[in-house]
Parts: sequence; C-alpha cells; structure tokens
Amino acid sequence: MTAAATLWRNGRIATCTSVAAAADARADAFVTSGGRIEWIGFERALDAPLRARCGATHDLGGRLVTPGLVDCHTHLVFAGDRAHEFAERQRGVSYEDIAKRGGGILATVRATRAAGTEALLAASAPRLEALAAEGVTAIEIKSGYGLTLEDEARMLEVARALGRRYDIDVRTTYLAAHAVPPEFAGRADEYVRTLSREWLPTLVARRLVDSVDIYCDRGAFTAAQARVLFEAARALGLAVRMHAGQFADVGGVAVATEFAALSCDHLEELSAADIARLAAAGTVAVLLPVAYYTLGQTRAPPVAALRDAGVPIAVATDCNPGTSPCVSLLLAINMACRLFGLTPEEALAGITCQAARALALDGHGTLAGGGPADFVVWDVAAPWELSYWSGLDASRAVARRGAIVRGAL
Ligand code: DI6
Ligand code: FE
Repeated sequence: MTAAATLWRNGRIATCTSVAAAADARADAFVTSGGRIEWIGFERALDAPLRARCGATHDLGGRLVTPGLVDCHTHLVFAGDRAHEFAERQRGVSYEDIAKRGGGILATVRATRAAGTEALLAASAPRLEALAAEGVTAIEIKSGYGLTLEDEARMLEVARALGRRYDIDVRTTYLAAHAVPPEFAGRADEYVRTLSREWLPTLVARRLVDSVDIYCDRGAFTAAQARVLFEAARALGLAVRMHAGQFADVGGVAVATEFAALSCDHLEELSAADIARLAAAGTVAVLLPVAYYTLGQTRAPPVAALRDAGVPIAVATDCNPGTSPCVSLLLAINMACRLFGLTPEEALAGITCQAARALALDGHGTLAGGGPADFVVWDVAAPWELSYWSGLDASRAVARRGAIVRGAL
C-alpha cells in the first residue's frame, strides 16, 4: 500500500535548490507523504494516479512558500546578558578592551557556569522560540560558555533538549576553543591540548558533538592552535568549522580549508588567496552581518570576490550575548543585503540551501522531491520581500515533516 498523500496547491514556491531558485517561483504545488516531499512542480503536470492518492488538499492562497529556514551559526545557549557592555560600548569602550578586562565572553562563562541546567534551558528557550516562530526549522547551536568539560557538556545537552522540546533539528558544535578560561590563564596551548585530546573524545562518546569550531582571531586562538584541535577532530571523524577574520587575518582560513572545513564564519578580513582556498575546498562562507552592525565595523566581507570565485555564501544570526543579541534571521538577511551587498536571492539562499550545506544537513533548506517536508508559508508573495521588510511578522504557517506546527493557512 502506498502512503496517503497531501496536495499543497496554488503557492508561489521558491524551491531554493540553488541561488537562482531562490529568486522566484519554480513550482506552484507539491505533494507530501510520510513527512517528505514526494513530488513538486506545476500542478498541471501532476499525474492522475498521484493526484488520486492525495487524501487532503490545502490551498496556499498564492502565497510565497520557502523551505524551513536554517540558522547555521548561533550561540543561543547562555545565561545572563551583557547589556551593560553594550552601554559601555556606547560610551566608546571597544569590544576587545572589554574582553581584556575580563568582561566579554568570560563574563558569560561566569553566568553560564553559575546557572543550573534547568535555568540555562529556561533562559535559552525564548531565543529558540523566537527563531522558530519566524520559520527556522533547523539550527546550529554552539557550546563555548562553559569551558570546563562538564559545563561544555551541559550546554550541549541543553542544545539537544531544546531541539526535542521545540521539534527543531539542532546541530551541536563544540566551541570550547572560544576563550581561555581562568583555570588555564596564560596557558593557552595547554588549554587547547586539553580540550582537544581529553574533553572532545569524552563528549563525542556521549554523542553530544556534531562538529567542532574554534575562535581563530586576534585576541582569541591562533592558527597553530586550530591545527591541534582539527587534528583531534579528524581522528574522531568530525567535521570542522572556524570563526575567522572577524577582526584580523591570523592565517586561520588556510588551516580550516586544509581540513575541508564545512564553513568559515565572519570573514571581514579575508585575503584573495584565502578566497581561492575556500572555493577549492567547497567551504561555505557564513556571513554574520548583525555582529558587524552591533560592533560598528566598517570593512565588510569581500562579497563580490566571494561571489566571483563561486564560494557558497550563507547568512546566520550569530545569536550571542556580546556581539549579536539578535533572534531574527530575517533581520540578518536584511542587513546582509544592505550592509554587505547581497542580492535578495543570495540572502534567501543563504538562510536555506547554503546554510544547510554549512551544516551538512542534506535535503534541508530546499524543497525537492525526496527531501523533508519542512516549509514556511509567508504572508508575502515575492521572495525578495523577505529581505526587504524588517520587523514584519510575515511567517503565516510553518510545517514540519508535512504537518503545520505553527500558525495556520
Ligand atoms: N562569535 C563569537 O563567538 C564571538 N563573536 C562572534 O561573532 C564572541 C561572542 C561573545 O562576545 O560572547
Ligand atoms: Fe559566533
């Protein structure tokens, strides 16, 4: 017996199977069954036997339909906030100076360590809820505010628990190499060896880690330290990614691409040689315009050169308490267009197919036969409206595995 199927018709469907397919409607209907897309195209081409199997039909009312959105870079599990640092920065103190004085990432580490696991989950849940309400169905969440084995484990467990509670696909990233914790002050190399060779295998055995990241920048970790971590990740069969070039080019991208990194993220400071390396490795450039905006940076990533080299470009919120207190992926693409010069279709691809690629989430971020039936029905008609508006609550209904889980048609 073939499974009962559902027909979704009269939509303006941006399949997002490529940047070009994020530009306009490539279909007006699709059929879901068993949580997957069984068929997608123009309804006039739907054959009679499949139509006959469709027990239910939903009219999409001519609205835009996109894949479920994918936020491929977040630090949304943390306790406390850093609004006082925002106030300090408004008085002219720099982000890097605040960090040197023990604020910054280490301030959030203190708050996160002090919070019980339930409190950490309760603090983080509204952030995930906000993203989910906007249409996010898959998300990456990093550790990096625990910086002990057990506190990193707690962060990753909370990330997994959030995914179960809200029925969101969560990919966890181990980012113990985010800052040097007080226990290892002045011993960064020893810290990197410990987190790479002792903590990582333990957390992998506990099935808490999907990929590995390092903050490789001025004032953070070096390219040589990234190599130590990535060797350990490779030995465990784990994919790697890197925060690179936010403030300075310290040679990280050369190491990341040598290890076929899934993504390099930020990239405000990026050389032509490294653009060629990203292209050759197939590494996704993840742009984080909200952090750039929050810090008032002025040198945008070299988007035109990335585009010309054929580097896949994704956009993410970077949701974190220091540089990106933001829970809107649509605001991130608005900024990616206005501050970085992305086209609206690049921006939409950047939070769908390209973001899924950065997470190695095959089939996600696109609407294609065989893929998961995760999609968003929007109260707008054209794909470019998603990056045009800011603050418009345009997501009308969100479907997971072929069933509407938020809103209604
Ligand atoms: N991602 C990060 O990990 C850092 N900046 C960024 O864009 C720092 C986050 C923080 O200040 O807590
Ligand atoms: Fe980040």
